[in-house]
Amino acid sequence: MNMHKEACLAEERVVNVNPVMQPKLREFAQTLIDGFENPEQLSGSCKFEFEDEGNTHTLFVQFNSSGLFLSEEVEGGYEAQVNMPLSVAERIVEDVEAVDYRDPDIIGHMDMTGNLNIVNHIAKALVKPSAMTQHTFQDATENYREAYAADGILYLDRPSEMEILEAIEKKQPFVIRNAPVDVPHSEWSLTKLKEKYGDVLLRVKSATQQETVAEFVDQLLSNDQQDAAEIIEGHTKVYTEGCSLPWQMIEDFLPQYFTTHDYTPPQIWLGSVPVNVPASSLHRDPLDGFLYQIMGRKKVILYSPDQAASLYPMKAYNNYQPCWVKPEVPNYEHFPMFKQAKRLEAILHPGEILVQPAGWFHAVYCLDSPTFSVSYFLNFPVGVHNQAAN
Ligand SMILES: O=C(O)CCC(=O)C(=O)O
Ligand SMILES: [Fe+2]
Repeated sequence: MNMHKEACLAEERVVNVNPVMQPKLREFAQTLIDGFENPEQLSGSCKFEFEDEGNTHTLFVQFNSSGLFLSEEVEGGYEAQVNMPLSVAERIVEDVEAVDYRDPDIIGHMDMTGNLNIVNHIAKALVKPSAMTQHTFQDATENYREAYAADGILYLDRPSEMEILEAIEKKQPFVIRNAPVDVPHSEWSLTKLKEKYGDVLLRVKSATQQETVAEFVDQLLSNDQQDAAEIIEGHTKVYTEGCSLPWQMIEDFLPQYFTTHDYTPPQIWLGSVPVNVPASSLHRDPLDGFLYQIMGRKKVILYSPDQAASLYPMKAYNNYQPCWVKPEVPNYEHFPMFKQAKRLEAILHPGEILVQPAGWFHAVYCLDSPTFSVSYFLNFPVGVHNQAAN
């Protein structure tokens, strides 16, 4: 029987396609099979090459409306290619519940060519949720429904930490105004960012590409806004897409709420994205999140966790859960329930902080260019914290 057909028919059989397949590669293939979904029935092909002390292992991946097909032999042409050391594939498999494809230790060892949308589509499957994250989302989706009935976003003026925690416990998103900060947001500009942090390494984009703050700012300054058609999430956006906020910058961009021990490593969202393209596409995070707006305005559309069934969340996810439906161009043929989804909207102005309790879905659009925000998540469950404090 044709090897491709076998791969499609039974999971056990694909990993036995070739008994000499490197064991870690088998796990990689199995992770892909477990997580792969293709609701819009896209087609594509990609050759993966894994270097292992002079040997090269190949995994050829094809998908179309009839399924996902894996083989160790390239059969026909392919539209994209990804090369990485086998040790990186091993890391992905071992750390599948937490791996972050923005991590320099991962992306910095990958070389990608060809149609990167195909690479993205495959990479979406190469993650798995931890039991804890699944539990958080299930709890958020099934409980607190009364709280989700609210039809507006609350504003809090210079709240105390305790008031913030109490507001999070109500499970509704809210916006903080006039938060105490060391450096007022109005003092920041692209020029000042470049002057103060120009030499700082901002992000790693692939095995061959990385950029400093100065290089990124120069690109922003010289760039007229990109054409929407040339934007590929994770690859070509002039947007930092939530890579880690470089440690050198941490002190200047965090409101004086909580301490660095109380939150996850901050992320940076700097760049310029046309308003009709999501800066960040629809997803939800498993921790209570703070998004501090520093330059430009953003539009955030929000859906309460009980709307999950209308938003088509992906089966495979780890640190955050993306959705298949695109609110800005919904495909009702494939995602009919999205018609019923009830949304809230917030326009976030410089100086404001949006706080979202865990499990709220959100998509973010830039209303101005450039925009600059910093985000972080509380690393303790808020209800428990309050009980302890009472
Ligand atoms: O600002 C963005 O583009 C995304 C921010 C986000 O998703 C978050 O803070 O959770
Ligand atoms: Fe988020």
